[in-house]
Amino acid sequence: MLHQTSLAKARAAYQPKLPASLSVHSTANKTSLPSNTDAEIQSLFPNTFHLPAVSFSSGTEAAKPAPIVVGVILSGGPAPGGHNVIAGIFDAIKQIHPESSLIGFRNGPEGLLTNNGTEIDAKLLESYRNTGGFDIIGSGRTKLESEQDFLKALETAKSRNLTALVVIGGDDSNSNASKLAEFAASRQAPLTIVGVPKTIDGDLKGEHIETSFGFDTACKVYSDLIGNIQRDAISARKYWHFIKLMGRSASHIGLECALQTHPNITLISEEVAQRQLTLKNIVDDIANTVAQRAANGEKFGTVLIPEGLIEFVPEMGVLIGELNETLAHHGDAFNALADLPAKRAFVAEKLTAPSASLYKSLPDDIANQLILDRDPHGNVQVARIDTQRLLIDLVEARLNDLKSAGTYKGSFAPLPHYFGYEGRCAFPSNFDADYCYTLGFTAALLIREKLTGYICSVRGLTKPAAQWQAGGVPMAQMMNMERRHGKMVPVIKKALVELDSPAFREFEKHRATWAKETSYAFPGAIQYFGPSEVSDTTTITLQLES
Ligand code: FBP
Repeated sequence: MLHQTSLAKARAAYQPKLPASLSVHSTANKTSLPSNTDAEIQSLFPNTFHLPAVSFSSGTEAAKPAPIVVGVILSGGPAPGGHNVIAGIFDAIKQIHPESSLIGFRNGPEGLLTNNGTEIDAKLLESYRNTGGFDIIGSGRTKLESEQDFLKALETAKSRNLTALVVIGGDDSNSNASKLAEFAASRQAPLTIVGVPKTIDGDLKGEHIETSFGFDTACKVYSDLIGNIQRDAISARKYWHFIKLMGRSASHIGLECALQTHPNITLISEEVAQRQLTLKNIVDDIANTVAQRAANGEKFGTVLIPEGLIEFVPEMGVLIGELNETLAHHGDAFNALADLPAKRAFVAEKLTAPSASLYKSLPDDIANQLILDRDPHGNVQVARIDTQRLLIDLVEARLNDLKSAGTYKGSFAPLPHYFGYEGRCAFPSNFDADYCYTLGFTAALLIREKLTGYICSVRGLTKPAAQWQAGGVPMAQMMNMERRHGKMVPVIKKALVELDSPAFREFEKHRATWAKETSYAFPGAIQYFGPSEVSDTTTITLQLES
C-alpha cells in the first residue's frame, strides 16, 4: 500500500463536479452534423460515419436498463485524470444498474489482446479517485490496428460478456478505436465502442473536442517549475535556462506555458516549419537576445523549447529522413562498425551534400543520438534528442563569434532542463478531475444508448462545470486520410498550433517585450482548494479559444 500523504487524503475526499444536466436519467438529443465530405472516409466507415451528434439534457427516470459490462483500456502516455475517467464510468454504470461491472484490461491494448483483465470494484477504485497516473491498470503503446487484432479484441469481449469497451487514448488510439467500432458493427458484434480524448500534448482537439484531458494539469505543473526557475534567474542573475518541454509534435504545451510564465524566448515548432526557419536563424535570434539583454545588464534568461522542434526545422527534417533511409538500407554494415566516429563517418558518406555538411556540423553527442536512439521501426527517436543542449552549444559558438566581432560583451552561463514526465502523473487539477469524471460519466451514457464509434465531447469548458454540455460525436467524422508508413490510411487529424489561433496571436503580441524586458510571471503550484475562480480555472489557451 502506498503511503497516503495529507494531500492524498484530502484529494480522496474531493467530489468531482458534473454538469447539472448530466445524470443517469439524462436524455440523449440527436442532431445531424455538417458532414465530413471526404468520400473515401465515408466509404471506409459505412456503419459508423452517418451518425448524429448527441448531447445529453436533464431527464427523468425511465425504464430500468439491464446491467452492462464495460471493459476499459488506458492507452499511450499517462495524463492526469485517467483514474477519474474510470471512476466516472464506474459510478454511472452502477447507478444505471447496480449489477453492472467494469473490467480493466492491463497495460493498454495489449491487455485486451491477451485477455489480461481484472474487475475494478468500489474498493479497488477507492484509493485511486482524484489521483494522477494510470497505475490502477497500467498503460501501454501496443497498437490495436490489424484485422487480427480486431478479431482477438472481439474474442476477448465475447469471453468476458462485454457490452462495451472504452478506449482512453490519444489521436492514434481513438483512430484505431473508431476502426474497431466499424469492424465490430460490420460483423453485427454486440459491442459498443466509445473513445475518450486523452493526452497532455493537447493535440487531440478541434471542432468537437475543446481539449484533451491532462493538458491543463501538465501545463500547470510545468508552468509552476518554469516560474520557480525564473524566480531563481532574477535572484542569482547569472544563468540562462534552456528548458525543453514535452509534447511529441505539437507545441501547445510550450505555447500555454509561455502564456502562463512570460519567458524571454519560446520556440514554436509549427512557426519554425511554416516560416522555413533554419537552425542558424533560430540560433542567431537567441544569441541576439542574449547579447541585447547583456547590454542592458541582464545576463540571465529563459528559453522554452518544444520537444518536437528538431523535426520541424526544415533542413533537420530532411537530415532525419535521410538518416532513417540510410539506417534502414545499410543497417548491417552500420552495426558491424565498432566505434562511434566510424559510424558517424559511415552515415555521413551516404547523405546528400547539404545533409552531410549539417550532420558534420553538429556536436558529437547530438550526432551520436541521431544514429543510436532508434525506435522499433528503426527511426530516429526525435523526442530523445537533447535539443536544449544542442541549442546551448550552437548559441555559445555564435556568441563567441559576436564577441570576436566586438558586438557582445559578457559571460554566458547556460543550464539545460527537460520537463516531461514530471507533469504526466500529477494529482489532476480541479479542472481535470471534474472534466475526467464527466468524460467517464458521459462514456457510460453513450454506452447506455448503444452509440458505438463515438468519442465523448464536453463543451463550454471555460464555464463552471455545472454549465458544461456533455455528449458525443462519431469518431469517423473526425477522420482524414494521411500517409503512414508509405500507405494512405484514415486517422484523426493531429491538431498542431495554428499561427492564426488566438493563443499564438496573444503570444506574438507580447514576445518582443518578454524578450527584451524581464516580465516573468510566477503561477505557483496548482490550487486544489480556495475560491473556484482560482482553483477551477483552466488553461489560457482554452480561455482564448472560447
Ligand atoms: P500520448 O500521445 O500517448 O498521450 O503521449 C504523449 C507523450 O507524453 C509525449 O509528450 C512524449 O513525447 C511521449 O509521450 C513520451 O513517450 P514515452 O512515455 O513512451 O516515453
